[in-house]
Amino acid sequence: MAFPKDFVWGAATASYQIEGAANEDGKSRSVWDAYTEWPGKVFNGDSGLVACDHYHRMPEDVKLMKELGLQAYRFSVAWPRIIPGGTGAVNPKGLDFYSRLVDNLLEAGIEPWLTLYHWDLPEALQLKGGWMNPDIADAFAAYTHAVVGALGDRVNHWMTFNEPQCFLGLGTVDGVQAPGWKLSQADFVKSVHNSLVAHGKAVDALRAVGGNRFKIGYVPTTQAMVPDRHTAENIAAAKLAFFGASPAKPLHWTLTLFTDPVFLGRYADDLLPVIEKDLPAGWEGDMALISRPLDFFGINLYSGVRIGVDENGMPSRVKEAVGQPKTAIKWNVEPETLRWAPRFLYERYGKPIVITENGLSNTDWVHTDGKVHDAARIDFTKRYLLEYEKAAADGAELAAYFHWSLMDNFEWSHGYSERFGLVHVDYQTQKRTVKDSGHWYREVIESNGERLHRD
Ligand code: IFM
Repeated sequence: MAFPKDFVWGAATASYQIEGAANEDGKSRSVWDAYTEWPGKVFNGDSGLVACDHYHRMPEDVKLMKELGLQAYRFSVAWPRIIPGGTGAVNPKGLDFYSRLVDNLLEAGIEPWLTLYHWDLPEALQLKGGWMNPDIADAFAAYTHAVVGALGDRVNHWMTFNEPQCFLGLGTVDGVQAPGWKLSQADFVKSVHNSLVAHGKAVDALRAVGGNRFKIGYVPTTQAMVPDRHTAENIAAAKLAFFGASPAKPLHWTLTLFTDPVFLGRYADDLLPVIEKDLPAGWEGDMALISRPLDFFGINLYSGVRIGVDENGMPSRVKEAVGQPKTAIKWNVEPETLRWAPRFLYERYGKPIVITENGLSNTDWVHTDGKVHDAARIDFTKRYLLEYEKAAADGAELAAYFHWSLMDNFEWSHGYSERFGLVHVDYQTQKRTVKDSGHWYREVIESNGERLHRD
C-alpha cells in the first residue's frame, strides 16, 4: 500500500538550534542561553549564539527548502523573542521575523507547521520556578495568544510542545539539558501536570482564533518497541513494553504520562498509583482542559529496541546483536521503528499520525568534488520510510513525514558535533551545501514515496 494521495512531506528545525541572533531585536535570554554558559555542560563550549545564522539568512534558507521540493516546513517560535519577560509586553520585532518567514514560505508554496515550544523558555520564567510554577500555564496561553494573533491568518498547522520528556525529563530530572536541574519525583510530576494544563490553555487560545481550520497536534518522542518476530505473542509484548509503566523505566520515559492525559483525558491506570500523591490538589478538574480534541498525533522517532517474551510470557528486551548498526550519535538503526510505533499509537489514540521528526546524525563533510556524499542518510531514510509505508498497510492513518533536520545545526549538549541535516552547514563560512540525501529526498517527495521502491 502506498502513501495516501494527500500525504505531506517536509523537514523540521527548531529556533534555538538554527536561528542565532541570540541578543538581537529585543530577544531576551532563554534557559539555553544560560545553560550553554555553564562550563562543561555542552561539547566544546558550543552555543546557539550564532548557530546557522538563520535569523539573518532566512530568505536564502527558504529558497533551499524550495530547491528540496519541501511541501511543508516545521519550525518553532522562540518565546523569548515574542515576550522577552516571559509575561507582559509583546515584542513586535520578534513577531515580525516569523511573519516574514511565513510569507516567504507561502510564496515558495511551502506550508508552515508551527511549534510553539521547542525548549527555549525565557530565563525570566525559569527564575520563577519554570514548569514547577503553576502560573506558567497562563503565561504560555498569553504567549500563544500573541503568536496566533499575528500568524493565525496564514498558519493552519500548530503544535504546542516538542518532546516534553526532554525539556522536563532530561532538563529537570537528569539535569543533562537546560535548565540542568535535578528535581524530586514530587516536583517533576507537578511540572508535568503544569505543562499539560499549559497545553490545554494553548489549544483553547488557538481554537478561539482558528476553530476547525486549524490542525493542532502535540509532539512527544519515544523509543519504539519492535516485536522481534511478527507473532501475535511478540506483537502484544512489544505493545505492552511500549505503553506500560514499569519500575525498570524512568517515569519521564513512560510515554503515557504525557499522552494519555492529552488524548484520553486520564492518567493511565498502571501509572496513577505511582504519581497520584504528587499531583497538584484538584488535578482531576484539569483533565477536560488538558484533553481538548486534537487533530493529529505528532511523534518524533529515531530508534527502537526489539522485544520478545521471557519464560513467564512477559516482554523482554532482546540482546543487541554483535555489530548492531548505529548512527554517529550511537543510536540504534532500527527501521521497523516507523512501522510499529505509528501502528501502536494509532490503535491506542485513533488520531492521524505525523512523524514530526526522524533522521540520523552522520559524519558528513564536503568532498573534493564540492558535494556531500551521505549514502548512509539515504539508506537509513529509505529503510525507515519503507517501514512507515507498511504502517499504512497495517491500518494506521498516516498524514505526514518531516525529516530531521533541514540543515545541520546545534545539537544541544552535543554542540555542533552531530550533523543531522539534509543540507550541510559550514559553520565557519555559513555556506550551505545540499547533501546527496537532499537531492534524493526531493525525488521521494515528487513521487510521493514511489522512489523508495527503486535503487
Ligand atoms: O535535535 C533534536 C531535536 O531538537 C529534538 N528531537 C531530537 C533531535 C535529534 O537529537
